Amino acid sequence: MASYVSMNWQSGLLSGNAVQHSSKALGALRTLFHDQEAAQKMPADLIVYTVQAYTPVPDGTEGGLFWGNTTLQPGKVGDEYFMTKGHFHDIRNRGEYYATFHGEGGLVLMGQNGVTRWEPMAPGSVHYIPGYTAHRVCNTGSIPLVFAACWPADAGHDYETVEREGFTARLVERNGGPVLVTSNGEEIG
Ligand code: PAN
Ligand code: ZN
Repeated sequence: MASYVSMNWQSGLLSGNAVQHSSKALGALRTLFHDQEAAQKMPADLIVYTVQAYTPVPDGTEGGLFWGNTTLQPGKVGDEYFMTKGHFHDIRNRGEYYATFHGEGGLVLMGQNGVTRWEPMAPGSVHYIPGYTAHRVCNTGSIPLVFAACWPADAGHDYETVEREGFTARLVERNGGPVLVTSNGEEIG
């Protein structure tokens, strides 16, 4: 019989022997942020997010599905919210679901045409990420943001394109709330 894991439907967190854990500290994420002066002043070992993953079939299995969650801490670098690295899937047409359990956030989506938009995340919100779309999550609140994800086992993660080219817009705090701004500071949503 295949292994299985348990999810707490209040918190969204997983438990069980088959759950894999990983974390990302600020030191590995610094270059993503616009305000490099502020980023350099912050501690390298500050944990920005942790990920739990349940991968019951080998990575790359066509037709397989993975399940996981991310806990993204509240915080900002300058006026830019703490965020995940963000990626396209290696197999570009692969989609994904995100669903929010706790906290408030923004799902930032960029198509291959470079158009960026965002969807607010709050407990209960379910987000369909279409293929060919880079995706990144920002914590826009003051408590940890927890969301679950389900993605194809053969999707793969292309982080390089986002590291090299970035998203065409960033989610920043203006007048106490999140606003999507382009690199020249123009508000687009
Ligand atoms: C998610 C992400 C997770 C962490 O499971 O991998 O939220 O974000 P980064 O991978 O961008 O660091 C997902 O989108 N999987 O495909
Ligand atoms: Zn993904």
